Amino acid sequence: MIEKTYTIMKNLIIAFVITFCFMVVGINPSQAQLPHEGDKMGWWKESRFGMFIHFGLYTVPSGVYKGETMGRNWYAEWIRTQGDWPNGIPDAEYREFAKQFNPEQFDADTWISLAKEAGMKYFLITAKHHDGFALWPTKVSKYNVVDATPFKRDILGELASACKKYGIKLGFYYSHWQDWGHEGGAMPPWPSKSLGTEPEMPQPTKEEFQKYWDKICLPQVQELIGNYDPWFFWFDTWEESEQITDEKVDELIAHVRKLSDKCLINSRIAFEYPGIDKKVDYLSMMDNRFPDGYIEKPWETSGTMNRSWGYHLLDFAWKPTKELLRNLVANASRNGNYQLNIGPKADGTFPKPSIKRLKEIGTWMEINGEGLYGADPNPVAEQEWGYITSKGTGEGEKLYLFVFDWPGEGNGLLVKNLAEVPQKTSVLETGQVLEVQKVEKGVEIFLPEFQPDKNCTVITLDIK
Ligand code: FHN
Repeated sequence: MIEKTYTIMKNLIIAFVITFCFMVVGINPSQAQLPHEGDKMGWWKESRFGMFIHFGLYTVPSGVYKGETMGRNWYAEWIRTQGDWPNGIPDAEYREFAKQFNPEQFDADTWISLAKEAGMKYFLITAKHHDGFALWPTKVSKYNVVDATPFKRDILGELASACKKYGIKLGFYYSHWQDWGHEGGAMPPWPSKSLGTEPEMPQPTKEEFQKYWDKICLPQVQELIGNYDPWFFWFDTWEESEQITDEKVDELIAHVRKLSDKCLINSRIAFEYPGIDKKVDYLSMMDNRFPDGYIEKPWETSGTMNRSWGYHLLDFAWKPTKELLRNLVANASRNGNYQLNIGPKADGTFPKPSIKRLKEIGTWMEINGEGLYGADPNPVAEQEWGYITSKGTGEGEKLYLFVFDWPGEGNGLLVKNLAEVPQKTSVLETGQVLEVQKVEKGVEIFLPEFQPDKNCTVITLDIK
């Protein structure tokens, strides 16, 4: 009887506390479990890991045209304006690739399920890259997948449905500045003698660019929002640009904000614009750039698995899975996300080395992802052997140590600057409990004799 009364009382108290939270703070219990949920950036910050896709007409030649490999750099999506041919490939010849664009094995479900399996929470694709070709049936230009190719399918539409099915957030890369396929779009800005693109590529006049802006750029952004309701945009300016003035940046930001409450905007909408971080939602680093410390504003690095973004037939420089994991974990420990790129092949399938890496990452994420999703950055100090993230537990804090460099001699791992001795220290994958001791410089953990994961072993520390 006493026990029953006690249980009823306990339940009443719990119910009262939950109702009180709901009334006073205005949150519901499921939101309360997700520390960042609620603000517009919540899902993005919790995700930590997304997929980036470069797919378009450049996928047809895949870095090689008329038997010659494109030159200067490895960016296969640049073949139109770079190559061992003067000024790249002439526009009329490049447009011919549309007739060969027929990725018959493209299957949105396969792409998105691979992203999901890898532990990615969002998906970003080149709706329109610099070449100006659109992967959806845009009404403002015939230069698109439905009107200009034998494939005739709305790739973005199919991906949007698959994303919904798998609970993956969809976003678009949109090249607002460079557009080599529409009159008035900007061309590569560099003086080109040294780079072999003589004569310099003609730039549009202010009026021509304005026309492109009004007739192509703004309407296409509107279409993308209206058709597919994206969660975020990834705009791309990577050098000082005479066309993308501060006014244009402000206009495009206002355009997106007016059309969507939820759609996030990245900082590469501008190149040098003091205070841009206050106007956009998240910062984008330059390609494959990984900062070596904490950045407060939400940020991300977009990175390649090899050298090229678009699929390149001769790019065999595949990075090891361990390096990709290190990039992901390092960013998360410093408050950043990682957007890992795939360049699908002309038939619409992912290259085998990409699939292999996605699956390896996925297996690791299934066991260790809890230390990344929704985790806070490293609260201690940077460490030589790897990275740290943390999560509040209500009673205290849980630290996740991502050990990439297993100590060579002995099995002691020093966690520099850690003041408290953890109540419990264990290996996340195996549950093995580890001994610790307080030392002058922090806390020493006695690691297992055999390294449980050759890529990265995660150790958890429960701290009161
Ligand atoms: O020129 C593009 C490049 O092709 C690629 O899309 C990358 C992705 O970050 N952005 C530009 C260069 O920074």
